[in-house]
Amino acid sequence: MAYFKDKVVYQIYPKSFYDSNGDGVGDIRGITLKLDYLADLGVDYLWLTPVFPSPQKDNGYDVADYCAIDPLFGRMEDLQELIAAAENKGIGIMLDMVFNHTSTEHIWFQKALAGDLKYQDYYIFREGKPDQPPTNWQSKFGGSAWEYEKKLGKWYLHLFDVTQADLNWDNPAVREELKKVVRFWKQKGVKGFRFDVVNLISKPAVFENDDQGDGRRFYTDGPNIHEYLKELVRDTQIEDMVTVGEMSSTTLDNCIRYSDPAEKELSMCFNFHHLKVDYKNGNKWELMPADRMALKQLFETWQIGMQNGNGWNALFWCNHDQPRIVSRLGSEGDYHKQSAKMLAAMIHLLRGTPYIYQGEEIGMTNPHYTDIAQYLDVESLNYYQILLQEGKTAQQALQVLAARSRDNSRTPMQWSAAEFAGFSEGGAWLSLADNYQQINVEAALADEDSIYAFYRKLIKLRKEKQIIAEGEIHFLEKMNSEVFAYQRTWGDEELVVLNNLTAEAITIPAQLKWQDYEKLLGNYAGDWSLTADKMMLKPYECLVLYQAK
Ligand code: TEU
Repeated sequence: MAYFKDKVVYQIYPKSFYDSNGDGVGDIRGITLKLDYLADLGVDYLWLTPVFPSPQKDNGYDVADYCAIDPLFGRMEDLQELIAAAENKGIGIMLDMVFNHTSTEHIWFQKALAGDLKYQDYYIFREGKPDQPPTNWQSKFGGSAWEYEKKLGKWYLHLFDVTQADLNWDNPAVREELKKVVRFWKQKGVKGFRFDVVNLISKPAVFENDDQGDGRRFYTDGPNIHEYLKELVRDTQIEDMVTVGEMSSTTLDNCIRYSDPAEKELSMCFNFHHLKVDYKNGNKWELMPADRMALKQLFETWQIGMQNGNGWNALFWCNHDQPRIVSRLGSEGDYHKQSAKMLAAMIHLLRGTPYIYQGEEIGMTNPHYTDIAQYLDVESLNYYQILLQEGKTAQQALQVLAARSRDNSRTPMQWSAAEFAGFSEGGAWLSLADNYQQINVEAALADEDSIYAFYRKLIKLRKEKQIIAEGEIHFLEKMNSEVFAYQRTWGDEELVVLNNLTAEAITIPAQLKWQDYEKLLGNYAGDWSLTADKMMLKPYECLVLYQAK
């Protein structure tokens, strides 16, 4: 079995995890101080979002130096100490490689701006007139994807913020520079890598207007992407490390190729289709209730497709770009605990490697901000203005941000009910969620029925029952939008996973043989029963049954 199949990755947003020096910003030493907590949870890898020198316009995804540590987060010695201390606890550190673009403050871009043609070819510059961008492509953060540099009489491409200039991967010198970066961190003892929007790095030979959309169809899963990934992995010899690609707007066929071991590209990949089922008209900034049937069908398509294609999914609900899942698909009220546990079980027992985003394991919710001044995320601030320009009132625009802003997941980790939630002694760079006195690690550790305790059991189960990592998957109740049910089979073992996706009690068909199965896990006390060939699931109930013949 590929060694990462029974592993669990914990994603840390260092800026909001734990502040060891009281400056209101989380840091690397803060992570080291919390290693016992993470080891007790049982995770195997820690993925750190970028801690490299950055102007922080996109919270570190605007990298100004790939091989150093931003003083905001500490020193290189602190990272070395974390890598060693984590290794002593059997935990590997994964770093985030932002290779689609650099900050415009990176020395390479500064040299390009100064007229150095060698470095201009590190990026995507095009000659042009100041009022005619090369294409009508749009940035994912709003506005044109092109910026005009008057001094040069040229435009440069930025698929994200204007301060994030896209690199030219067709230039072999760029590919060699980035291989050096991977080798540098591998030599430091890093055990894996997450590659940021890596499926956007290969641009088309000819840039043309997109009369159907924002241009993404031309550069997503681009013409040389598989060749470039194979070359990067081969020339840095990281095929035996844990590598995960963030694949923006990707396809199943490409993700099979990205993660099939025979292709020697990556270990696994993230896709985001399941996190767009509440996007009205496919637009993140238009709200609608989640389409549960679409959610089920997407999970089934990707699970069965990757199983048949020998690909491997990274399984996740939350990350630093997504709202908190318990606020989005679960309940913040009466069924907060049950729904958080159900959502966890729903994905942790699928085929793939699960990722837990900091705070998810204690049921952290969106922060319920009420004032635009509380928001700091560049994407959210851009779209707040766009929503106002589209005619929304400030109140309506704030309502959209409260549901969709990336700041929802970036609020300081809630360690205790103390001031600043025990995240810091000195303050917090981003406003805390309003419920940290109720939802925090201290309270969770004191409650044997906590969401945290449930995540620990899920992780422990993954290690004990190889069927979870290896078993085939078959979906049940496919046409019933209220329940997400599947079976895992492996040799003479069978696992049945039943999840009530709703806040109401439901009755579903049951297989009589299940009454002899062992209840491995559930989010309600007491036993379960089936009457004839039916069974009842309580609101947000999850039930995990097991049988070894
Ligand atoms: O995210 C890329 C990405 O797909 C999301 O940012 C998404 O496009 C955006 O939220 C619009 O819905 C990666 C990082 O995870 C993100 O934090 C960075 O801002 C982005 O790339 C640029 O590096």
